[in-house]
Amino acid sequence: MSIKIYADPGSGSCRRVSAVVEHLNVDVEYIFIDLLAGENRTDDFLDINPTGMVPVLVNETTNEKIILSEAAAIMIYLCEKFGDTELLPRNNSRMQVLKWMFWAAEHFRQSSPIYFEEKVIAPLMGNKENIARLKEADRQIEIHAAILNSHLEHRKGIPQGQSTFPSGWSTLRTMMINQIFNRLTVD
Ligand SMILES: N[C@@H](CCC(=O)N[C@@H](CS)C(=O)NCC(=O)O)C(=O)O
Repeated sequence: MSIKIYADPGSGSCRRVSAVVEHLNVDVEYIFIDLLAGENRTDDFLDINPTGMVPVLVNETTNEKIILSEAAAIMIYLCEKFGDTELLPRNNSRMQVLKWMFWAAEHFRQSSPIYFEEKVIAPLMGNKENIARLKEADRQIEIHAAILNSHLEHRKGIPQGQSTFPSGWSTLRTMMINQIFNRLTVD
């Protein structure tokens, strides 16, 4: 049985995982969980992730049975399983990569989805955007984007003009892999 990843392509957390899948050239089966339709709230889905969130990886083979939620844990699992040392090095840089993954989850990512929730989801649900929430998100993004910018300033990334936004399910690869992973790795 192949590795299954339960995901919604509209989710940034899922795209982080699919970027790694593509970079490692791993064969996975994506199972579409339509968040807007509430498919993440069914009993079957809550059985594999009681938090009711995507992504979730399920790998059941004769030698292994693992059900894993949390995008960062899934990304690390894939790198470990497929012997990657480029995205997740085995030298001192490894801890720096992990540090930025935790930092992103703990700080940067907390405020950025608020824009999506207030500007896209709220109108879809017939609700008004919450201005106070957006203002606080702005404030947080400014603080954390400044930290990220100063870290990235002198690091290699993709040459200007060469980044692309390929269409489709998995491919934010060029942008995400180069900008996030390569630039955050400390030599
Ligand atoms: N900490 C989780 C967050 C995942 C997450 O926020 N998933 C969102 C989509 S981006 C989700 O499934 N939301 C559904 C909900 O909140 O009901 C991770 O890193 O995987």
